[in-house]
Amino acid sequence: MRTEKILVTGACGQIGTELVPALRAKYGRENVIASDRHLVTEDLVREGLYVKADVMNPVMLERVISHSGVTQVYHLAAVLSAKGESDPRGAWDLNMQSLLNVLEAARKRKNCRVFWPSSIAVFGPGSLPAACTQNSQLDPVTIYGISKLAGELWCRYYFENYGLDVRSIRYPGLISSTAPPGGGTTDYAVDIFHQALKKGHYTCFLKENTGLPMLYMPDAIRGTLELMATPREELTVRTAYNMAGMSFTPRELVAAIRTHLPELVVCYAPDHRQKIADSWPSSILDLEARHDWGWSPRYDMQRMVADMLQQLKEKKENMAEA
Ligand code: AKB
Repeated sequence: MRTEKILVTGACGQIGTELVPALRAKYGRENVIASDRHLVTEDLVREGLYVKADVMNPVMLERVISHSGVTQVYHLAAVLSAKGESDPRGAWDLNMQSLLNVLEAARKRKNCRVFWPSSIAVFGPGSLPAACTQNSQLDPVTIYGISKLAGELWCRYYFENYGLDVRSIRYPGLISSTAPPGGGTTDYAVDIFHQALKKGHYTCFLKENTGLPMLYMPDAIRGTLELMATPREELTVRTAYNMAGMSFTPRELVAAIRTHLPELVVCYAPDHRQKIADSWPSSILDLEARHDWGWSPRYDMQRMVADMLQQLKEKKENMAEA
């Protein structure tokens, strides 16, 4: 069995903050290089290799990949849906160019496997109203969704034309107790926990009946590692797999949190993100992921809520003791 050498781009972001420790636990600290264009968070430096690198610089990227003998790249750097709408050209340039740089560097390296996250944002008004399947119409209306759809097709192109083993998942909204989200439409489902514990009230930027697919980060990380460990010939989807966890509305989430924090007060002030949420499906179906690589979520909404509150309370207590 070959020793894997792994590069994670966008390592300081929401997924990277949890994926890097999971990869280090699985493959060894000396075999996982975290990288980001930002100054690093201390944990990423203290706990392993870190390279400050900009994925928009193809020369630098190729150098890191070839000098370190990288065999797997997790390319996570991206601008999310709501932030992307404030600068569509900038979001398109970053999301597309960085992916093309990674695909090209991995193609040249040979035998290098790539993971790249897609999103439920590839769906749109034409895909609705039913729960979206793997093959529902793709009809994104945000620049983020458009870049994810184009990215999925680029991934399949590199697989079919160059044999590059690129794998991808259409993540739902990700809920994490470790990292704050940045610039997404599903961010309310994370913010609400922090505000509930800190202030006891929350103003939600989506309407109370807006249903969206969501996934708890421990499930997302486990599923991603499982997909990447699946033998190549067992995968039938070379764009990106639907991956479902749970689906809920803000009202349902509030009710679940109130079973632990009955005093929580929530009001609703929908903003520009409502339009984006309205264009996305309220749930997705993931038969292909379940069939091809045995995907199955472990967290439903109730379990996720209980775990989130416990994790955040523990963090608060540890900080108070430090
Ligand atoms: C966002 O809200 O932009 C992301 C996503 C669903 O891809 N969380």
